[in-house]
Amino acid sequence: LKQRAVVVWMAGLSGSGKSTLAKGLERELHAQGFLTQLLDGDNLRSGINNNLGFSEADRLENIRRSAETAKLFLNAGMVTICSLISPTAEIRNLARNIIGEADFCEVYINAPFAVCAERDVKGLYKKALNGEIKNFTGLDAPFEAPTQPALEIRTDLEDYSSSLQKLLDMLLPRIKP
Ligand code: GGZ
Repeated sequence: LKQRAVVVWMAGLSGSGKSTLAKGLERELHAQGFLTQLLDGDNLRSGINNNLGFSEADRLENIRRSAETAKLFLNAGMVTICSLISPTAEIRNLARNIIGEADFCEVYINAPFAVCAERDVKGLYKKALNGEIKNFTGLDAPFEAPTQPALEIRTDLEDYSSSLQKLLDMLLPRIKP
């Protein structure tokens, strides 16, 4: 085999930089000849998860389906990159248990709420702060920071290229045959 499969599970607030880093990581891994699959929460919510909202129960189901999907790609030998808020320890434990501890690599994409709200790439924070969106993560829905991630990236303190390099430094030894 030309690679060892793993699931890279990126957790973090909306606007913390998960999708950007996930796409960058996938591009770099492709360039190095690895086969990858990217599963992004926002995209999955327009397909297999399109009947789910942001209640605790729906988020749990969102993660369950996403992790089961990731496991299929893992078993097919792909380096599988998942970027979902995954806001609670319970939710991340569910994903870890579905995928299996040995193949689950948790990465915390950390930027403080205030920084994400300031970036507000999609205007969601403004709406949430105006009360137009309910159950918004970090505001009126919980976000429990991962306590023992394999890697933590502070996107408010590090630039994009050094964050990407940290991901590669952690991952390449795990996926090289
Ligand atoms: C959090 C929300 C919400 C609420 C819509 N709370 O940054 P985005 O916009 O593009 O991606 C976020 C996405 C979160 O979906 P996930 O599947 O990753 O969440 S979870 O793991 O908690 O199930 C955000 C957008 O949906 N969004 N409403 N209320 N994020």
